[in-house]
Amino acid sequence: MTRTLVLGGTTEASKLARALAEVGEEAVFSYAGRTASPVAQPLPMRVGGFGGVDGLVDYLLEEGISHVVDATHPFAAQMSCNVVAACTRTGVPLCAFERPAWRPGPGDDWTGVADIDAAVQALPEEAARIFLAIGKQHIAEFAAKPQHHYLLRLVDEPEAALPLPDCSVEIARGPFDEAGDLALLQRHGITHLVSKNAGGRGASAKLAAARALNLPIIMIDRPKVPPRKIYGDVAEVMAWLFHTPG
Ligand code: 3Y8
Ligand code: NAP
Repeated sequence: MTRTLVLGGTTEASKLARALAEVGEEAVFSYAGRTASPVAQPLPMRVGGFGGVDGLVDYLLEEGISHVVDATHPFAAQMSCNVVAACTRTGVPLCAFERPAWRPGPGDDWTGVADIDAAVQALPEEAARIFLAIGKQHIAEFAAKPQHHYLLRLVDEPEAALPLPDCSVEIARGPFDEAGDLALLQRHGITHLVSKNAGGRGASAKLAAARALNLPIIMIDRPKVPPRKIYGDVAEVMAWLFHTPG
């Protein structure tokens, strides 16, 4: 009898939740609680942090979790590190469900950078119009280059004043489509994009829109996380669940 914890917050996690619900597998879907009203899932949901590795260990033991699937976003590195530690301590089997990184296509003008600070450094000196498609957690770093106009796309209305003197905000929840992102870039006269290498389809529309307009992209590489078994599609994860004694 399995009881799976799905660490969610991505398109892949939502696909896996549907597959688990369809076969009637016992599972719990977990959100960090980053947004005001996360999309509902066809599984029992829990929202909020576990309280670090110790809190996650307690949760796994108290809830009788037999398997964990880390389907968090590639940039949710802290969660991924914590779950490797917690599953090592408890012996609960763990796999990651992750989409491959994006690669530049012919004609793409990408500048690859290691992290957010390197992305700020990679911006031009002369004033430009930047689509900062990285959410809300790292906006303040871009105040180091106040000369630009920034377009921000956020899931929720910002609660406080934004730390950038010249910016406009779009409130939208992905997944996004190319026509919508093309219109967005044109409407705001965007000259550069900053993106995380999220992979997957939920956020890739902006890459296609930038390609259509020959816009340069500053692409932030994924943070390092400890090695663990990684699958790339729902079928592989389901097979792992049914063939791994929990
Ligand atoms: C709370 C769950 C699904 C999940 C959809 C995917 C696709 C749409 C594209 C752009 C990039 C960004 C951001 C983005 C995308 C999917 C996926 C993805 C990027 C939700 C969700 C939660 C979050 C958290 C949120 C972050 C923010 C990042 C916006 C739900 C909608 C920029 C990442 O306001 C905040 O605090 C938002 C925080 C973490 C990055 C950041 O640092 O600000 N995602 N996104 C999850 C939780 O609580 O555990 O609320 O419904 C999920 C999705 N966001 O079911 O189809 O699979 O990646 N999310 C990035 O990729 O750069 C938008 O604008 O082009
Ligand atoms: P993070 O920095 O790796 O995690 C910070 C803390 O948030 C974790 O230590 C944990 O708190 C809690 N947490 C993260 N994911 C959780 C989950 N699924 N369930 C319960 N607690 C969780 O994470 P993040 O980058 O802020 O991302 C938060 C969530 O948004 C993730 O679920 C991720 O999949 C989703 N998301 C993130 C991005 C992104 O760009 N980062 C993009 C799309 C979706 P405790 O230590 O207290 O347990």
